[in-house]
Amino acid sequence: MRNWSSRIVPAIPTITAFEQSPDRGQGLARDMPVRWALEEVGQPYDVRLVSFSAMKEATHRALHPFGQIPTYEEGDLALFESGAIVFHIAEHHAGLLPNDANARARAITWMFAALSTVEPVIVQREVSMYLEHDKSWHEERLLLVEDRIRSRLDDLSGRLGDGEWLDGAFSAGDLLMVQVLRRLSRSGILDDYPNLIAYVARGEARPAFKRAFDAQLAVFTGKSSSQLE
Ligand code: GTB
Repeated sequence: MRNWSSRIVPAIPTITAFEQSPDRGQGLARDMPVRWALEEVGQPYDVRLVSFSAMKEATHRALHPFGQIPTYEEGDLALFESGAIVFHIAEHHAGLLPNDANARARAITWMFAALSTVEPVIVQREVSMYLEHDKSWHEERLLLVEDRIRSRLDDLSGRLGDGEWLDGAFSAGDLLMVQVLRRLSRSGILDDYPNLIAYVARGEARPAFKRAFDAQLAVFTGKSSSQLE
């Protein structure tokens, strides 16, 4: 029989998030999918807020070679890359990946699709909007980038059809895809895709999403989740 002192107490993971986020807590920074995944599986976590200057210092770079957020520390393990962190959480807890091997592989495929096929074109639009708006070719480039986004959304919308989630039950693939599509919320581009709007709304309606959203918003409003409507 083990005595009390030899019991293994699971480490509470610590993630990093922006001390000051450009979106003022609208859940667009990449600590959001990590928080959401942790909430989905019921894993408590701590958050360490970092400033833009602290992110570039050696202490943070030891955790994140590119000097960014989010990072994830759990006992001896330190991870960076939101997709890898969500995958780690999904691998170690029930609820975000199916048990059936093939269904699990398909859900992981959707995780990659979200981050490597859909998100890059959306990020290109943000680069165009925020970093290239003063260039003579800005308008032309923006149209091209938005065409590329629509091409991805046409295909995604066609595949989702009237399904609730991308492949059976909600998975880490949906979590990442919804989070990626949320980056278009204010663009108006999703308006042409009612099924994708409904898909994002279903993701945002999940209690775990709401808890994660409220927790990161509270960083900026100073209110605890229980004080938020
Ligand atoms: N591929 C990495 C991952 O998925 O973890 C990308 C990480 C990343 O881009 N981190 C950003 C960062 O640390 C924050 S999330 N940037 C600081 C730097 O590079 O110096 C990107 C982000 C930030 C803010 C908004 N927003 O306010 O709308 C949206 C997305």
